[in-house]
Formats: sequence, C-alpha cells, structure tokens
Amino acid sequence: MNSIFSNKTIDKHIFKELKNLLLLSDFGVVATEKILYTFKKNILKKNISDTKVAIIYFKTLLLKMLTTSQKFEYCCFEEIPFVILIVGVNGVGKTTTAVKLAYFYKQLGHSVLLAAGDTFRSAAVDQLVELGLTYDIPVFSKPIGSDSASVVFDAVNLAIKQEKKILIIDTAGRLHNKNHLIQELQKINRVIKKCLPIAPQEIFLILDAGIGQNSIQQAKIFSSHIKITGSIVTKLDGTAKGGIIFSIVNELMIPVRYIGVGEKIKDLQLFNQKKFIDGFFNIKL
Ligand SMILES: Nc1nc2c(ncn2[C@@H]2O[C@H](COP(=O)(O)OP(=O)(O)OP(=O)(O)O)[C@@H](O)[C@H]2O)c(=O)[nH]1
Ligand SMILES: [Mg+2]
Repeated sequence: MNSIFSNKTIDKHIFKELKNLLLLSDFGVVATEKILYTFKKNILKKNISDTKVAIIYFKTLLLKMLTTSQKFEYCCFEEIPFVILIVGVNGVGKTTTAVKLAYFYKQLGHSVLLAAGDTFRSAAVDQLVELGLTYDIPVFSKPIGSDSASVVFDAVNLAIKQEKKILIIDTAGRLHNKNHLIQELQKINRVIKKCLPIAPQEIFLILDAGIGQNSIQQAKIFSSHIKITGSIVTKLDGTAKGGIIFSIVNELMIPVRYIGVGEKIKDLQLFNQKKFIDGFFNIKL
C-alpha cells in the first residue's frame, strides 16, 4: 500500500495497482470492486490529487466498510451458562481456538467448561483433555465413538448444574459439502436448545486465513444451514494477507469477532478493525 501511494500525485495507474494488490491480498472480486468503485468515484469527484490525502481517504473508506457491516450484540454473559459452539472444516484451528477462548475468558475471571464434542477422530478427545489440563480448564468428555450430540447434551446439563458461566463446545471438523455432517451439526444445535432454549448464544465459524477465498464458500454453506453469529479467523500470523476479512464481513455479513495470530495460548485477539487496517499500511491515521 505504501509503495502504491508513494507517488506525489494520483494517476490512473494507482487504481490498477490497487486493484491487483487487493485481489492478491484475498479481498475477493466483490469487495475489491466495491472498494475501488467508491474510492475512484470520490477521488475524482473531490478532485483529490495529493496521495497523502488519498491514503487517508482510502483508510477511512476501508474502516467504514468494516464498521458498518460489523454490527453485533456483544455478549454480556447475562444468561448462564453462555454456550459457545465452535464449528468449521477440518484443521482450521477449532480445538486450539476453543482452548484459547476458554483461557481468554478464564483470565477475565469467568468460570469456563470445555466440551469435547469431536468424538470422531481418535486423538481429538485426548487433545482437548491435555490442553485443558495444561491450562487448568475443566473438560467434559466421553470415550471416542460416543454420539457427539449426547456429549453435548450432558455437557450443557453439567454446566447448568455447576453454574458455569461459559461453556465452549468443540466439534469435529466437517466438510461443508457433506450434507450428513452438516445435518449432525443441526442436531447438536437442537440438543443444546432442548437443554437450554436460549443457547447456543454464539456459534463461531472458524476460518483459516491461509486458504483465502475458499473460506467464503465454506462460510456460505455453513451459514445456509446454521445461524453463524460470528467468525474467528485463524493463522493470520502466516503468509495470509488477511483481505479475506473484508469478504467475510461484506459479502456474508458475518462479523469477525476474534483473530488467531499464532499457536500459543495467548495468540488470540479481539478483532480490532482500526488496528487491522493500520496493519496494511504501517502508517497511523
Ligand atoms: N500459526 C498458527 N497456527 C494455528 C493457529 N490456530 C491453530 N493453529 C494450528 O493449526 C493446527 C490445527 O489446529 P486444530 O485446533 O487441531 O484444528 P481443528 O480445526 O480442531 O482440526 P480438526 O479437529 O482435525 O478438524 C494446529 O497445529 C494448531 O496449532 C493460528 O492462529 N496460527
Ligand atoms: Mg479439533
């Protein structure tokens, strides 16, 4: 961004270079066209020729785009237990993120229970139990092969009985195009509601920033079957440019709530739009 805006004046090349850069940074065609259309229109209308002015306008435009689409009720944990269901395709970081989230809330002083809803993969329960032991967070689990919905049913009842403030349910990775797996997720959702009609208060879709625009297809299909309340974009510490966040927020109107920035327990951050956009430029507004 800085090198594109390093010229003294605005000319037609800048629009083309911006378009290429946004596409290469995973903004996707729809968000890229929308951003450039508004940028170009206003630059020409307001007769802006100074790149310093243009860069400030461009940053403001990006920020506005994220903030207007990024509306959500922030959870206040009034109703307890506050149930968070973690969903997503294989390997995107669901289990790690569930534990990072649990740790994050624990540090804020909340009582948290984790539930091992992934009963498919042989190592899945062990992975969660081990992480729970490491960070002193209780984990409810049943042996591998148990019905996932029955684990969830017992976990919600236990969280109610023990008056836990937050219950975070990890689930098995499922391909968005495998119908029976998506139906199983709907069943888990129904079972939670049976125990606690207002729950799950949050359904977080975990998306891997490293796979770029493929995430959009995943998010479209998941949200056509289950009400996703927010997304957590992981692996932003890698080579991913992060433009995918604009597509998620703009095209799908799914707010990005947290971002994963590494493999360590503290590598989870509340998504901050302004900080995120600043990261594209290395220049503060
Ligand atoms: N660099 C980096 N790695 C991450 C991040 N989040 C998760 N990972 C890594 O991604 C890998 C998969 O993480 P898991 O949490 O096991 O993923 P999952 O979605 O639960 O996987 P399945 O249960 O097999 O579907 C692990 O090696 C994690 O350490 C992140 O934000 N940054
Ligand atoms: Mg997992």
